[in-house]
Amino acid sequence: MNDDFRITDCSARVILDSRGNTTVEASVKIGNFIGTCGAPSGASTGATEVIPFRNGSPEETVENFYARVRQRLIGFNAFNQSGFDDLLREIDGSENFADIGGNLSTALSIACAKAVANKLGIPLYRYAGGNFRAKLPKPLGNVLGGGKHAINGTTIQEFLVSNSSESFLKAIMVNSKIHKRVGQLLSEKLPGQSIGVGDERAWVASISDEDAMDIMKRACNEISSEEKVNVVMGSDLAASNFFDGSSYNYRNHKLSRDQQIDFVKAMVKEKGFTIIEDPMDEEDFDGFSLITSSVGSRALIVGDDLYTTNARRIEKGIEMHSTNGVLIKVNQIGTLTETWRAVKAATEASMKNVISHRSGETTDDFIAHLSIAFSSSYIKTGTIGGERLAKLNELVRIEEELKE
Ligand code: 2PG
Ligand code: MG
Repeated sequence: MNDDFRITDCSARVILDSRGNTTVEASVKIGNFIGTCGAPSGASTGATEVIPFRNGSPEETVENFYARVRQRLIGFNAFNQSGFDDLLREIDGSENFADIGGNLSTALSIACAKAVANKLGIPLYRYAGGNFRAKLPKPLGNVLGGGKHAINGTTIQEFLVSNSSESFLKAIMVNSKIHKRVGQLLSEKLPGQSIGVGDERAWVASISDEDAMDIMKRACNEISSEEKVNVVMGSDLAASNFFDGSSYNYRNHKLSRDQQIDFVKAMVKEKGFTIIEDPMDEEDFDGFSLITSSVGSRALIVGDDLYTTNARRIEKGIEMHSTNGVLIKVNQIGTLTETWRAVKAATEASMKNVISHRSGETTDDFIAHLSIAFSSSYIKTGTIGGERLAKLNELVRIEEELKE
């Protein structure tokens, strides 16, 4: 078996992401079978994420791959995914992939799994899933926002929607209808003004967070009754981005820590949001706990920058009852194995996981497959745009395949 899965070659290159920035793609070959993966990039990154590129440069990352990494991988048994990922850590030698680049390690790690799946003749979701229980996630789509993903939008980074339609296809259609409706409501509110979109194709307009919530509510109610499906609203506040160490700075006002906690509780209790991501600064495990203990029975409180897909940080969150949900992004931690460990730690503590895209995406669809492998409750992406639909449409195909 081992000989059959020996890596015969691997390569890396610079490609463009959806923002037009450079990122890294890698390929792993096992004889005639190949796996390729393009790594995405974040804009509102967590402070404890791995370093994406060597010295901040995708070009230098690729040069270094050919100088120092490639030869060490050739000959390795690709079927040993955790061994492969350990080897990436060993070659890197730092704590945070600063040397070889976390986006290179991510691309290599996923490319390795894809090459093995190809050789086995099975889809990635089945190979990465192991103990396989096929369950489709619900699409969680970004429809309106700002933060670091746009200029002059809302302070809150993302207003999200999901719904419980009978099929994944119907669910993404409903999300995109809500996106359209939100666009119409914005132009009614701001006549004569053009409305833009952010990095993830969520609408961007010069409005307050409160107005954004009202528009969300209206659009969701309308499409929910039109389509006869239950629609839920979510939000990624990405609160670290507007916390200055003492207050949370919104467009026109500031909130103290206590006021921020009350504001978030009111988003759940009064505004009806049932999925809340990163409501507090990324080091405030305790602030998260206060929110979860108060509204966690009716809302999914999700840690993204709080955990950065790091099993150790998730364990701290479990101990402190900080959240009941975790966001999962492979390139926050840098390998498939460590991502899997993060999911395992969360799942064992009955935390739900939400697999997520990054704001700067490639057309790679690996998160669609991992959402099945990890039994994710949601897959967070945009609602439209080629690089977002690459994931969503792949899940439409998987849904069809699972029915057969
Ligand atoms: C987030 C992500 C994706 P970024 O904060 O959840 O929406 O943003 O990729 O910029 O970190
Ligand atoms: Mg986030």
